[in-house]
Amino acid sequence: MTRADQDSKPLPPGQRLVEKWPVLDLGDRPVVPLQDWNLRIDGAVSTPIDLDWRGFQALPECSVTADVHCVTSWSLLGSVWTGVSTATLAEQVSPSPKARFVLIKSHDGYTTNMPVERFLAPDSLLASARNGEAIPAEHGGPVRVVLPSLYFWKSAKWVRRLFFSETDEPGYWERRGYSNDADPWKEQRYG
Ligand SMILES: Nc1nc2c(c(=O)[nH]1)N[C@H]1C(S)=C(S)[C@@H](COP(=O)(O)O)O[C@H]1N2
Ligand SMILES: [Mo]
Repeated sequence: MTRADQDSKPLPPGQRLVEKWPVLDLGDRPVVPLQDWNLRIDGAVSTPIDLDWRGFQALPECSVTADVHCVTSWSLLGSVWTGVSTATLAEQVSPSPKARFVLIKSHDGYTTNMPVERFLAPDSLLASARNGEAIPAEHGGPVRVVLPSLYFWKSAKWVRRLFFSETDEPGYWERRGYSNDADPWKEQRYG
């Protein structure tokens, strides 16, 4: 995306552009070798699964051009994210109609939560690459969640488990005062 394109694009309220992608997390940056990589998808689903790297790679690939909006006010525009859509992943397990929320768990102990509809938004994916390059370890590689319709704290790095649930359970930042809803266009930052 050119600078001119970025400047003419409307940003959510209170956001400013960054050129370089900042690194933000709790500080513990797990290194997950591909041979150990595993994703558990379970909870209120018909067929829980464990995917290894080969199984993940075998799923249909998707690419999405999407922006990042961090609650600390930086926005990164126009990245091309490649990976497996959340819809494709959900198809593998057939969530129960009673499953209304998704709780995401990561290797560093981080957790975050959202309604199933938000998790399954058409631009949502588990990404293994950005702009054609593997997601670096400090940004949550080999695989991180990317949910462009929500503030970036909902996009868990180093994802290890997707848990479909009948009940909502606040995640790490949601328990510490961040908004449960997190829509940047409605400026749902805190509370
Ligand atoms: N596993 C994990 N995921 C996480 C976090 C974290 O601490 N651990 N921090 C969140 C927050 S607050 C932000 S702003 C983004 C930052 O992602 P980045 O470091 O790739 O920019 O990751 C989100 N996902
Ligand atoms: Mo954040």
